[in-house]
Amino acid sequence: MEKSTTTPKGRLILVAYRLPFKIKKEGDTINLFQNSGGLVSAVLSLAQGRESTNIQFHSKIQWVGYTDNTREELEGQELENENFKAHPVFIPDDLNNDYYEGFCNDLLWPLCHYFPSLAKFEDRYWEAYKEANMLFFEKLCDTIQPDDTIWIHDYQLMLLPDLIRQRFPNNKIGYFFHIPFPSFEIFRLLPRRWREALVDGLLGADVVGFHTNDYVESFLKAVRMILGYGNKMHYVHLNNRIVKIDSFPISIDYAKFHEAFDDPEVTQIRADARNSLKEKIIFSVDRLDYSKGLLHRLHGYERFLETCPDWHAKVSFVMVVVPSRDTIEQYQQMKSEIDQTVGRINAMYGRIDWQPIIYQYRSMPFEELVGMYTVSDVALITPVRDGMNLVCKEYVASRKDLRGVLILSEMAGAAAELGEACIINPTDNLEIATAIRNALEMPVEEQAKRIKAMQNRLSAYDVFTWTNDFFTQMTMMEQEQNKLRQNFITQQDMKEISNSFNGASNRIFFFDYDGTLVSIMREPSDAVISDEMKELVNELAKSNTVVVISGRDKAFLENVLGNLPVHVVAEHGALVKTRESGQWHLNESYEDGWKENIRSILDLYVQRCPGAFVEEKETSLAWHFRTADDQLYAQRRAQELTWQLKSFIQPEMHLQIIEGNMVIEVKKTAFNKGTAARMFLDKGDYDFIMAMGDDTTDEDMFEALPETAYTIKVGDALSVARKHIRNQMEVIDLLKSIRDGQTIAR
Ligand code: GDG
Repeated sequence: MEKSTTTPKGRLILVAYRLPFKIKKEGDTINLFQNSGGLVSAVLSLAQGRESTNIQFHSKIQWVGYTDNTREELEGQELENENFKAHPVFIPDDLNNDYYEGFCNDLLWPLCHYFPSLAKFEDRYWEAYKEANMLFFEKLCDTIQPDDTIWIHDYQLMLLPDLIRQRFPNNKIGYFFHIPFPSFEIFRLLPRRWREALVDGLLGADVVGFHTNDYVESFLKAVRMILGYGNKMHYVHLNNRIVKIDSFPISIDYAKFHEAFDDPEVTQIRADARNSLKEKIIFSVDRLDYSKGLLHRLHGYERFLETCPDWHAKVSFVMVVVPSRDTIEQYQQMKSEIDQTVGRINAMYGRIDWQPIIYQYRSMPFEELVGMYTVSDVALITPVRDGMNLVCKEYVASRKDLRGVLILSEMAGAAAELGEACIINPTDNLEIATAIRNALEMPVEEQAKRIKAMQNRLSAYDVFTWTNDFFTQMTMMEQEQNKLRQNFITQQDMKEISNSFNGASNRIFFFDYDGTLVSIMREPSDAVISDEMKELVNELAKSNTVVVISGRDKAFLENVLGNLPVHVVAEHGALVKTRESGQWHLNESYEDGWKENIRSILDLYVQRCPGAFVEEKETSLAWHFRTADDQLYAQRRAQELTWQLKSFIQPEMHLQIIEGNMVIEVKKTAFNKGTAARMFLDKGDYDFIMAMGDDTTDEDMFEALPETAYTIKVGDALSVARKHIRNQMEVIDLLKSIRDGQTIAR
């Protein structure tokens, strides 16, 4: 079947800490040495139109990243090869030390990998992080064009999405986080202003991706606890945009590793290793890092040697550690501990003809890596925390012979996908020892069955599918954002409203109070209508019918609306004061005597939820949790309360439960904002009807009005209203333009 490919209009700008190639200057010539890392291949697929990619950018990929070359060295040089055009970011060494070595690797890295005791909280690190993110931003300002898509990578650039969003509101922005996002209890160790800025920074993107659902959940909790935004099915609704938070488990170039099995050089390395090592080979390779569980691995292997003497001199453990960050003291210390442990184990168990651990501190060329993957009977991968871990995926992919056993830590993101591996806890050295023994003794049929199952999964979701998946989400988000934009009032809508208003002779307006005439306040009593808004309502009310319909009690409304010439409805329609009478009337269907029992349930939930309180109105009872200390906890209590009320309230009680904005209210069923609005409509022959509100209780009002009414929801929450405006501030603009008979320029 023909593959349908989408070609975005603009270019792809990738932003990562490092450029995709090393730049070497010899004389006047610049040589570029392209990396072969996962991200580089993933992105290349978007430029080269791979099989599993249905999104293809036609121009070269623009890559913004740091280089350690000097500005002078690169002055006037074309930094591009056939795939990438580089836009180098120059960061002075001092700044880079505090930014990259400091904030990134001495704070964010240990925190996200659950090593809070290694985290260094230095103000100067934070200042450097902001400054360096700004340098990336400045480079982007020179690079971004209107239709470009920007894809930002990793924890070094968390502030960047929002910086870009502010300046380029219409560009598509994606962000991917490559390491674990920690639980909120760990993340909250960051000073408040830092964590706010980091989470806010990420929400500038349209799509924020993580490796696993656990990281997604942790991030969503951080968003809720730090910025107060909830989410619906992983969509975070901001004032005027939505952000999708989702998991995209990164993968590898499966075919590259699978096909390398037959490469002549790989075959030779495999044969050499087979000849020079013992009959069974265990292999591991990782960067030098405390998150990789190198010492745990050694202790597990030691326990294996201790408990399985029958395996002595029959197994070689080849442990390759790739140099990384070894200028940092913690890493040097860890390295010397590894050196000592290896020495101790080899001295204790080694023989003239057998070295239990062959330990190397170096990196290896690709062919040697795959040679070792494909000769090893066991891959021993034991991180204590790892965002994903690609080594284990590469090991599985390269086993074209369907041999080998993967022992994998449950702390690696990859464990969620590779259930057929022998899953271990790296802190339990007995479990590692047992897993090694079982792996060495596993029948080949069982090995093949497990490897095959994992290969099927990895080949179906390789790194190109991963990229494709991410970009498909970005495209879908663009449609969602557009849909959202369509619902907002446009200039055209405003023209129509103005015309209709001017052509009408009998007009009526229904306004909700909180969130519509005033913005939502943390303390409900602080929500006092501004003089400007009061004046606007006053002017409108001079020649039109204006009804303010609120859930508030009559005393409050009397106080804030004073002698405005409007009709006022309190307590969701239970109490009405018409403009003519100036007197409050209780809705005739109201009966009392139901409050006592409900009150005792609500009081119980005040005790169970610190900061919540009960408001007793004339015709209803409301349980508010806006002021609760822990909003997440309060929301859970609110759900519980609703559930308990639902089971308590019987049909003959004629009571209803209203779930409002951070409030749960109980009142008689006979009236709501809809019945109140209808009551006014029935009294006049109106040819222009407009209603505005932000709360769920306003939906009754929107529903009760005829289709010709202009129903307007404040905010972007789902609504039956015909149109939305973004926030309460825009209510003023809208009313002014109706008053002035002019349109709002947008
Ligand atoms: C971060 C996250 C997440 C290693 N040594 C050699 C070599 N490698 C290659 C491997 C593999 C890659 O480096 C290592 O990837 P990992 O995923 O294992 O680990 P990190 O570097 O910590 O990466 C991690 C990843 O980002 C992607 O999102 O999975 O959790 O920490 O591809 O093959 N390659 C060669 N010689 C070596 O000596 N040729």
